[in-house]
Amino acid sequence: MNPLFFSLAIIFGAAVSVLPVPAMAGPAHTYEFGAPGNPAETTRSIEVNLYDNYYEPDAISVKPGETIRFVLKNNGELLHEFSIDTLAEHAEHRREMAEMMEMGMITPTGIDPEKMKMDHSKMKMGDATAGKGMPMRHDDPNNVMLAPDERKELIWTFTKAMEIEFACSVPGHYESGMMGRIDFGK
Ligand SMILES: [Cu+2]
Repeated sequence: MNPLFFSLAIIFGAAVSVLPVPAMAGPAHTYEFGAPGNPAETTRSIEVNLYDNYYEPDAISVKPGETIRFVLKNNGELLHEFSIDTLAEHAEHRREMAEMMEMGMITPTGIDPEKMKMDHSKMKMGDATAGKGMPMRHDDPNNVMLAPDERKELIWTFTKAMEIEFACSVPGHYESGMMGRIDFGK
């Protein structure tokens, strides 16, 4: 490890351990725009197809209070992601995913299960702010990764109208247009 980074990691680690930061107390990450939905309370299903590198549809409309079952299918030949978040969080997640790609945890076409199990604390980003054991965004409930041909579901309750998108943070995909608008109907 780079000695400078190592000492920074110690400094950050020490700072984090004395600060009362509730968001880091457990794996639960909260979102201003909603929360993981209860499957029994689903009001509607929306099918979203993932391609190289775009979504179909590329915009959806929801109402605060709705619990949506997103039915996701990767029809492409590359690894893709469906993640609902604010623009700022997506940007942060793209940096994290670029690092995961660099470390071989993800490849252009899939996830390396062995490397994924490794100590995430070795990652620069994860650790600089949160120390060991930080839950990574790819494990978060607003986020699903799909290998080619995979089909998955994500159930989400939207609570508050704000500027959010669904997007793919596999390196290069967002930049090439793999994102969609979420509008809040009245
Ligand atoms: Cu993608």
